[in-house]
Amino acid sequence: MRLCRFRTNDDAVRIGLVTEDAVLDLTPAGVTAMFPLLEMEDAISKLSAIAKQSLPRLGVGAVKLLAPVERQEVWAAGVTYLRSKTARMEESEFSANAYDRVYSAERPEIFFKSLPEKVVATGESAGIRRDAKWNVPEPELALVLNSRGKIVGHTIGNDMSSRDIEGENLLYLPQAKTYNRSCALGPWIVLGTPEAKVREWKIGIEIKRDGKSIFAGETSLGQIKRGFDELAEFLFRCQVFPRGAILLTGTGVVPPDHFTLNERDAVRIEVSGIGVLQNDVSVV
Ligand code: DO4
Ligand code: MG
Repeated sequence: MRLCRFRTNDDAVRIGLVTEDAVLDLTPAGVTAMFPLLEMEDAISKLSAIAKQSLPRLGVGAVKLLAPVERQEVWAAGVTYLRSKTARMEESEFSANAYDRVYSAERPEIFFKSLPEKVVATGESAGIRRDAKWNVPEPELALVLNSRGKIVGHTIGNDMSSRDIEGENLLYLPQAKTYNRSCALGPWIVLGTPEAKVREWKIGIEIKRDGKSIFAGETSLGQIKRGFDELAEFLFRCQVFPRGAILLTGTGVVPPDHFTLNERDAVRIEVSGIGVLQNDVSVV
């Protein structure tokens, strides 16, 4: 079951259910926010009952999808795939030991990524820093957690990163990771898929420049080294998230070291069980 946020022509924010060919506007059923649904134990059966009602149907292409995040902080885990560890050890002699250790340490790397109001949606531009020379997208599965730390859904994330800033000194990580338009989420949340099933999904990325493909790669979400509940437990340890949280789970597809994004590149991330997150790139 796919839950989205969208904006109507008269600028109202609505919650919708995405079907094969339409978005069902849930407003007449009294659903005006995602939060109460994400908090429910039985959101899927409630939504299945609502979907049987007669609801306004809009074409998926006709609505402006918003990022599927309301008031949740967005956090991110790192070095959760072997590919990420290797790429980062190559990126920086200075930090190689830290990446090597965190990959197999009991405690995962988790960092703050974005306030919800700064997240960009599919179709909006994602940012690269004007003071960085080596910028990359990071295609990631995002866990949608309710206020009790339970994984209630999944969406797609792009953890835009400045590798030269991160590689210069690990203490610069917040600047490499958190700046205007550095986090994209979307296109919607897929509710209620068990981890074993999600691990069968593929995550792929394609980057186009002037309409031509310049990088493509794919991996299986089964390659994530840590359990999803393990990541969620560390995030919620000693910290409360009364509005829930979004947790990106790390990247397993890394472009070659000579690659950097340019303004106007088009980044397309697809997760087989979710859909497509598409963002053009702009300098911030
Ligand atoms: O430590 C650097 C960040 C790691 C990261 O963002 C990732 O592995 O996806
Ligand atoms: Mg990342």
